[in-house]
Amino acid sequence: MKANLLLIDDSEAQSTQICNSLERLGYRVTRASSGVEGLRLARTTSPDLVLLDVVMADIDGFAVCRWLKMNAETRDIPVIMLTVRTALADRVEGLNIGADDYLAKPFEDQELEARIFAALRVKAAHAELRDRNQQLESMLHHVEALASTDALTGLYNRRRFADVLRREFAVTKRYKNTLSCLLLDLDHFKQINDRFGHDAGDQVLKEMARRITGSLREVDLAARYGGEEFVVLLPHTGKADANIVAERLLKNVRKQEFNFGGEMVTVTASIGCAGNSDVASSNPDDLVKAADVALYEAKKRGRNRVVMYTAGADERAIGSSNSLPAPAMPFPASLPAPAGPFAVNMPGGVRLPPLGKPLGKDPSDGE
Ligand code: GH3
Ligand code: MG
Ligand code: MG
Repeated sequence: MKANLLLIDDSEAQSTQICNSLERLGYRVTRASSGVEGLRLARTTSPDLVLLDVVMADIDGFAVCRWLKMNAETRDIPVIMLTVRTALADRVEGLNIGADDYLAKPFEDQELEARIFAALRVKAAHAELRDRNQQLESMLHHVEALASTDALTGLYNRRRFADVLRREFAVTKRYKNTLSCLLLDLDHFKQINDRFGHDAGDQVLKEMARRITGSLREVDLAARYGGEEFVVLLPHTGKADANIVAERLLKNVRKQEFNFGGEMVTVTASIGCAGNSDVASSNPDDLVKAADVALYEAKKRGRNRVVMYTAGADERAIGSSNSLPAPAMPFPASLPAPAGPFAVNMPGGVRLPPLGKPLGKDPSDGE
């Protein structure tokens, strides 16, 4: 199928003659008998190419061409100017205002066809280039998203977190706002892998990521910090409020048991919390370090709790906002589970040790 052309020419006789030539060549032609009608039809019929007479009674072809090239809807339609005016200055003006080619009347069908073909070829090349650019751009977005996302949980990864932390920390300093950071580490997670397999462990991580994001506001940022460790940044949040968020997070993380092929297990977490008031330096990493000190303390004090960072916490014991007595071990499930258990798909052939058997020793418990 040949292209759709719009022929704008106010001379009935010439227009009919050119139209006949074009139709002989197999093109479909829409005709406009004035500049104004041409502009309207260019917008409404989206032709593949415009053939434009220069000398017209209402608006001349140069002005029509300028309008076509200024309008985003019609900008990419190639324009071939047709005129008896063949002075060099006219040809130059036509090309300067954006016409793609110039054809002096009278012309042979062969030349008309060659010029139309050349203009359409350039248009197709432009369109292809634009498509390629769009493809490249979307690939770039995709790669950027991949580079900042954790593949397993879909949360931001540590690299992306570092960028956001740097920015939020600077903004907080500049506007004297508050900013808090939570570092959350699943308790005895290695035992889940050991007992139920790595895939089951992965499913727990995914579900935990979901529970964490489900406990936060839109402005908060959760990221997978590494392994079974998650980090949460709470902008405009002082430590007292961060403590409340952390307790809610902990409650949500452990509230629903996991059903590993019939065995119910509650997975708990330890959370360390620090605020920008804890950090004297201008190094954003120190905020995470402070949260890490508090997390270490939470582990030391028996896990399954929130500990707030306090100055000097790395040298002496720090107070904990422990919300529940920590079970000696998280297995078997010892906490109430209000929601139904979260079923974990178990690969066939996993052999569970007999119930009641200790699941492993934790070195940091000092037992
Ligand atoms: P603690 O309470 O002291 O934090 O004990 P833990 O067992 O949770 O911590 P530990 O550092 O001893 O073990 C972490 C485990 O997390 C070991 C590692 O194999 C596992 N892990 C890290 N990344 C992944 C992952 O992507 N998938 C799975 N399934 N396991 C992971
Ligand atoms: Mg852990
Ligand atoms: Mg860990």
